[in-house]
Amino acid sequence: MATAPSDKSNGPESTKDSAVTTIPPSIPPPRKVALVTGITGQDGSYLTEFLLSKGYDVHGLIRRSSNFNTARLDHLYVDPHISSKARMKLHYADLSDASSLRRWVDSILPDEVYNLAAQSHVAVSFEIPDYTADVVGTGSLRLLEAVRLAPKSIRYYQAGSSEMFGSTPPPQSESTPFHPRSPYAAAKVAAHWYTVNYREAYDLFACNGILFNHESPRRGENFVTRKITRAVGRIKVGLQTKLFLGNLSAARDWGFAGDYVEAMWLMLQQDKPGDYVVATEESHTVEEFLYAAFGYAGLDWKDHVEIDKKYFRPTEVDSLKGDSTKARRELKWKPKVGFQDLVKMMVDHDLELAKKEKVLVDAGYRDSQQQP
Ligand code: NDP
Ligand code: GDR
Repeated sequence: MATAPSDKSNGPESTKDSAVTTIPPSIPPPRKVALVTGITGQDGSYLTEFLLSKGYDVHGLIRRSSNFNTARLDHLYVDPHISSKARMKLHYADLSDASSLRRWVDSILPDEVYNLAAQSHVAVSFEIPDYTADVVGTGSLRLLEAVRLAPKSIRYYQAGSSEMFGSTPPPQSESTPFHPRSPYAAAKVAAHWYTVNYREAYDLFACNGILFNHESPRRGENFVTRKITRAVGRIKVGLQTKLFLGNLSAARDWGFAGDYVEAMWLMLQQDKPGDYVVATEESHTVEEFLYAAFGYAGLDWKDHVEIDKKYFRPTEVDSLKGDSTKARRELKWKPKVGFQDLVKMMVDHDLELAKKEKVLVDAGYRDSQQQP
């Protein structure tokens, strides 16, 4: 909840006799409060873990879905009916609904807002461009407006993306021109400039994190890295034989999501707001990821991968490699997990998952074709 203003009448200043030294009561400082959109996503779950470990109270905005969508947060959830110590609270809202954003910003009055919500799949954004523009672009504007109008100064983080660089060749830094190649990327460029504009026009402490691809065992299963590591696990235990993919020559700068959420937080702890590229500065093709993931499991990817044209995009981003000099210098941030360790972490996780799936299939509880 909102941090209480400090009550000076209880502090040392109110001591009538200045010669009398009093030991101030040990009142713990009020906990910082964060509001996170997209809390149910990959980054939302890692950021929430990180903020809770820093002593924050975390409020998350979740959208209504026909099934529970909080699986990535279940290990953090404490039922407020059972314990008054619940420090993560979830509320219904939607980036397409300005009134819900305004209501929660006004009632929670957080110290920091992290805007992670998005229709974040690049290929899907070609299928639902209008919706993507609304949630990713205009949704960010709605949230900025709610933050601007709140009766408290709130620090704002915008989840920007290396996709904004699009066809501009690497290495890409904060000064590299944007050339978006999808409705998703164009909407992220809009959100980027809304954030810059609110900083300049209203003196808002608003930061753009321009994050390059970051992955984890919690990555959505239709992004290429997780699609590959899920397939590796299932092929290894005999649940599938083939993996259908699109363009294998695209190159990405892949890091670990757990490392990247720390950079988001660091941006909001600086004296001045700014925009930062966050990247490993190492780039690999999809084919190299395949080689590493299948190879680690003792498999040859060429025996299993087939190309399906439907996974090609109308316009592709060929090559991304970040230059994160500014973040390393000013935020003192650097990634802890490298490419090979990331691949191993994801394959190890998905091998264990596939083994559990196999038990269910063998017991007749699940069809082997059925992806969970
Ligand atoms: P995910 O796709 O895993 O999570 C997206 C989150 O946004 C989910 O919580 C989703 O809810 C929520 N969401 C989607 N639509 C709406 C809506 N209309 N209203 C409210 N919430 C909504 O993404 P990541 O965690 O990977 O990424 C986090 C942010 O960072 C995104 O903005 C993404 O575009 C950006 N980004 C990600 C990078 C990456 O490599 N992961 C790199 C650069 C930027 P639900 O769970 O219900 O679907
Ligand atoms: P990206 O991630 O588009 O970079 O966006 P994704 O994993 O979807 O694609 C990476 C590259 O792999 C190629 N590819 C395939 N991609 C998918 N999803 N499925 C396939 O079968 C497949 N075959 C080949 C793609 O063409 C592409 O070149 C991610 C998202 O998290 C964004 O939200 C984020 O902004 C950017 O990273 C940085």
